[in-house]
This record gives sequence, C-alpha cells and structure tokens, in this order.
Amino acid sequence: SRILRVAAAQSGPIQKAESREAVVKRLCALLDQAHADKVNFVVFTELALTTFFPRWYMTEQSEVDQWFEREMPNAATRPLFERAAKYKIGFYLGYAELTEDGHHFNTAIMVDRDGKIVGKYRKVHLPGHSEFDPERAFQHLEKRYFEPGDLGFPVWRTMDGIFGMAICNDRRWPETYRVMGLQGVELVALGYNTPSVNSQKPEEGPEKRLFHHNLSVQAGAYQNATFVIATAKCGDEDGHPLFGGSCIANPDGDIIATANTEDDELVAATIDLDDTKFNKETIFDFKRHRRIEHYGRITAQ
Ligand code: CDT
Repeated sequence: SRILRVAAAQSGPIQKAESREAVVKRLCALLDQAHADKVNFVVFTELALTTFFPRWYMTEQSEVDQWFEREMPNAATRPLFERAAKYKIGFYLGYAELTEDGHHFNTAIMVDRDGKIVGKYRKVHLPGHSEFDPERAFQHLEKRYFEPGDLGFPVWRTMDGIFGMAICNDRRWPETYRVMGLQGVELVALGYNTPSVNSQKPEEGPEKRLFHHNLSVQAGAYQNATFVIATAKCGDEDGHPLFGGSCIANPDGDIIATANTEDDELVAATIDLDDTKFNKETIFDFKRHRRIEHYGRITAQ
C-alpha cells in the first residue's frame, strides 16, 4: 500500500484590494491545520494569490501585469514554501505567470515535500472571451490575459506516486484526464474559480453548476482510475460569487470528502494510491481495451 494523507486547501474569497502577503498568511494558516492533521500533500486553488482578476476588463498592460508573478518562489510566497518544507508537506499552487520573455500563462506548480518545484503545468483550456462583452452579466476575460498552455499534460513521479495537474475549466474536458490517464496518473490535482451563476444564462445557478463540477471530477476519476483533488476559491469576491464544493474523488468516482463552507477550509482524506490498480488492470486497462482506430476525430481539426 502507498498511504497518503491529502487535502484540498480551499480558499475563501480574495478581494481585489487584498495583498499577496495577506493571502500567503491565510495559505500558511491552512498549512498549519494540514500539519496538525498529519497531511502530506495539499492542493491550493487556481490563481491562489489574488482575486479572480479575469472578471475585470483592463486595457493597460501594466495594470494587467500587476496580477502576475515574475518568479516563483518570490518574496511574497517564500514563507509558504519554507513552512511547507518545514512540515514536509508537498503542494500544488496556482498563480498567474509572466515569463522572462513576456508570455502570460495561468499556471500551477507541484512542489515536493522538501520545498522543491518538481513540475509545472500551464492551463490549456482557457474559457471566456478576449474583448469586453456587454451582453454578459459579468466578464470572464481569460482569453484576453492568458495564452493557452504550451506544456501539454505531463505527469510526474513524485511523493511515491504518479501525479498530474489541471486547472479549472480543464476538468470539464475528458481529454485532460485521458492524456494523463494514458501515462498512468494516480492523482490529479486541480484548482478552480467558478462563478456561481452563468454570465450568459442567469437561470443557471449554483445547484446546476455544482452538479456539472462534481460530474466532471467524478467521471474523470472513474474513467481513468485516478484520485482527483479539486480545490475551489469561493465566496463573494467584490460582489461576484464563486461556488465552493472542493472535493476529493477516488478511482471509483466516489466523492470521499467535500467542503462545507465557502471560506478557507481544509478538506482532508487518507488515500491509498494502490487503490488505483484494480480499475487500471481490469475495466480501464487501456492497452487491452482501447480502440484507437475509431478515435481519429478527437485530434483532427
Ligand atoms: N476559471 C475557470 O476556468 N472557470 C470556468 C468558468 C467557465 S464560465 C466562462 C470553469 O469552467 O469553471
């Protein structure tokens, strides 16, 4: 058996005016809780250091760039790395990345229990739009501020398992999980910021949206025989509600732990990575059962 104690470290709302330093203090408090609960690996959320800024329409690139990190760790996040390493807790952290050569990505990193960055993922499926849309109740400008990720969906052999990463909208696409599933992934870490209402369909509220979230996470876990840890940033950010529902799904597609609040909350579970084996070797033994001669359309234009 390969037992791990894992947690979704859910974030409550981060207001536009909140500093990185104040946010990192909150994330460190979640690490303290994780340490007290003997957790080995935590998943923070997407864009964990700031408000969900793609809801704001900006025209000045210098204003946009204030939401991005030029290096990681940096002065603001170093206390998080140090505390996690002291506790021997690995983590996933989402943030906006500005590269040395001027590229903008919605990024997540995997940090091992010694505080070393072992993996980086850049969000592939960017939802929303790139120009101000007066028809929407609120904006979702990810396509304006980010470029699609250029690293694919790798997996990493770390912390005694095979780990993968995805970010928010990626969870709705079966291809996300399958590309990692084909590499034997055992644990997918994922952070999200999802508005509680559909900006283009006001009658679609939190209940239906939480259903689609759970459906996507549970199906991805089951169909690829992997654990999935999905962590929200949630609550009311400057008048814009995001739903909670952080959860941990097992390789049978069951949700084994879920959040009760829309605030900072640690959602922990003890898992055995060897529990991925049965489904990987039977119903989802990809080598024996896939029929790729019929799947061409999936990668054709
Ligand atoms: N952050 C993110 O990707 N959110 C999207 C909202 C979709 S509505 C434009 C999501 O899929 O949850």
